[in-house]
Amino acid sequence: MERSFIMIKPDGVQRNLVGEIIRRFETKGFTLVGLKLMAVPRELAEKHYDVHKDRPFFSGLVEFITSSPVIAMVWEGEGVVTSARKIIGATNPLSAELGTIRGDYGVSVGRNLIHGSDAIETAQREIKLWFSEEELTSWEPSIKSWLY
Ligand code: 3AN
Repeated sequence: MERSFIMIKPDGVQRNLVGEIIRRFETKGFTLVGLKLMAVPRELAEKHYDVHKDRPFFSGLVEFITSSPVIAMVWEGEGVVTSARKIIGATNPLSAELGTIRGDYGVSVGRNLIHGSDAIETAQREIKLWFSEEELTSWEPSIKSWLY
């Protein structure tokens, strides 16, 4: 089953958007298979944003991601990588459509609240980087027995 790595960045956590962001993925129908609140070691931040290492915003980005805790998550479901990008919205929140997370809550490209893997291969790399196998649990709903 397809999986995506989703991270609520320090600004999303500090603005109390954790519940709202998780709600959007839950109500879309995806399954949460891993979640942790964590302080991000510098080395991990640098590895995660390795593709941007020559960009002018790289050091500021690493500084920001390591500045206070993030929520690291893995979501599972059909087409989750592409769908998550739609739920999240464009990189620059001012260009992001209303109805997306960044469009509804963001203003600045350097504080765009959330990260989502941009392709299936990237997701696999990022999930390996952020989670151990034991931290991820695939599960099936037993809804029938819990509906009254
Ligand atoms: P996305 O997160 O939408 O995939 P990327 O991969 O182009 O966007 O950029 C990764 C992260 O780098 C963004 N989420 C944003 O935090 C930061 N970033 C991108 N462009 C800029 C910029 N021009 N100035 C500051 N930060 C940026």
